[in-house]
Amino acid sequence: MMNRQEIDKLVQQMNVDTATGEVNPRVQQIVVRLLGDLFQAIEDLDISQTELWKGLEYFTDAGQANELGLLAAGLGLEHYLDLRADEADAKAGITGGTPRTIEGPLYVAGVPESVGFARMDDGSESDHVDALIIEGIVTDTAGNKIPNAKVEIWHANSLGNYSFFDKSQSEFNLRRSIFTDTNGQYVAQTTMPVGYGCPPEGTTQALLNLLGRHGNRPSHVHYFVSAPGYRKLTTQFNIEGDKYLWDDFAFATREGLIATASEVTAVEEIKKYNLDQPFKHINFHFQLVKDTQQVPSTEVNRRRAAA
Ligand code: MBD
Ligand code: FE
Repeated sequence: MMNRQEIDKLVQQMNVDTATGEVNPRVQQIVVRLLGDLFQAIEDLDISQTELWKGLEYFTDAGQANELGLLAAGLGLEHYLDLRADEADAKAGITGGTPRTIEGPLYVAGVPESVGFARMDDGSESDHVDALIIEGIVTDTAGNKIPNAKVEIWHANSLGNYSFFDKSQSEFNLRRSIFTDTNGQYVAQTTMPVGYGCPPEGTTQALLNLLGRHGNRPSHVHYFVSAPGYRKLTTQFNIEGDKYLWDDFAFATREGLIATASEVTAVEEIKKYNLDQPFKHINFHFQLVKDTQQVPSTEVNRRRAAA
């Protein structure tokens, strides 16, 4: 058995003392720490060579399947980063604003933009899925309306699938960017989403199975909300009544992020939205926090799909 001192010395000899070129100190610091922690875990748990290679092969497979983002969500890594960001905000005295929650792996950049209103669905599910009107106001934490805020919205179809990743859907289906109007309002006409489930034969679900866990999310709608002078908000609402509301495999459901879809049957309401049948309605407002130097930016750089 090696103790931590011996482990750290070995890692140092192999990956620090061997440097002959320019070093990225941050990368070096992280690699040294993670390797030391890994060697320590191998010692503590007596991880076998076969187990170690199984682990590396798992990452190979997950990467080839483009499921590492899904894995980060499913293992709670992404939610943990939210909790850390909340903590940093609290320490800096930042309060108020709509709670953040995870982005998830299914955002696509470069979708159609409009002002005030967008129809998000392509009509292909209209014969068997309820229409959904989502509307809300974007304000600052004092309640002042923010016109021209960018509200990026994306969600699943009635099978829990997202366009772009699901090539059977039309381009940009259920994805739009809506800029708030002069009243700070956005209105989206779309269809009721159904909760996502991990691909049953995929790498993420394979690991979840070994942990005895399911890979389901409740019905939800994702948002980026941004405006000049304000911190970018990454969030979602999760829809009341879904059996996975508080049993989300990605831990994204939070107090303050639960939306109620009400059934609207009044003829004048149906007419008002130019619909022809009863529909579901969700009000979801956003409060943005002013930009500040006190804490790291809420803009996260990660590889994202772009249409
Ligand atoms: C999703 O739709 C999602 O939001 C997350 C976090 C993970 C997988 C699919
Ligand atoms: Fe999602």
